[in-house]
Amino acid sequence: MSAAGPVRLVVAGAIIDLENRSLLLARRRYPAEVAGLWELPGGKVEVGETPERALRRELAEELGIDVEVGGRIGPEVALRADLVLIALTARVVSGTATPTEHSAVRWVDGAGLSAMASEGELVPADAVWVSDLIEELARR
Ligand code: 523
Repeated sequence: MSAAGPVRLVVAGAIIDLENRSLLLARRRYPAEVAGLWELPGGKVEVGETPERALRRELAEELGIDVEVGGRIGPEVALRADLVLIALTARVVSGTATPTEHSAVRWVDGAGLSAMASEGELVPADAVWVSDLIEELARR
């Protein structure tokens, strides 16, 4: 892909349960480099789709949850020359997160997230957002 080629967006959901001050993480099955590591669930934005709509579609497909999408959180992360990752906050409106494509899901609080980051248990791109996520979890 040339430097001037189209850039595709990947959107990840910072799904926060404000009552329990916790964040939803999902464990990747593939590819090998990140298999077993935890991510903010999401996926690629399709042509003609907004990031918000893409996130709602991916989370319904992958986890069976309906979410309300909020604003951007953290910096964008360049995954490759032609792929950029962003995070949007979200909250579950209905459903219980049940993995279909991931091997597991878990809710973590700020301390839990921090510990997982220290242990290298997050996918590298998402680790960039840890301080922003901890701040968001502590917000009142
Ligand atoms: N990431 C990533 N962090 C993160 C997500 C949702 C995705 O680093 N929180 C990366 C992993 C892949 C790329 O973004 O390199 C695409 O994510 P993926 O595979 O979850 O998106 P899909 O399912 O839309 O893409 P395909 O598997 O290619 O269909």
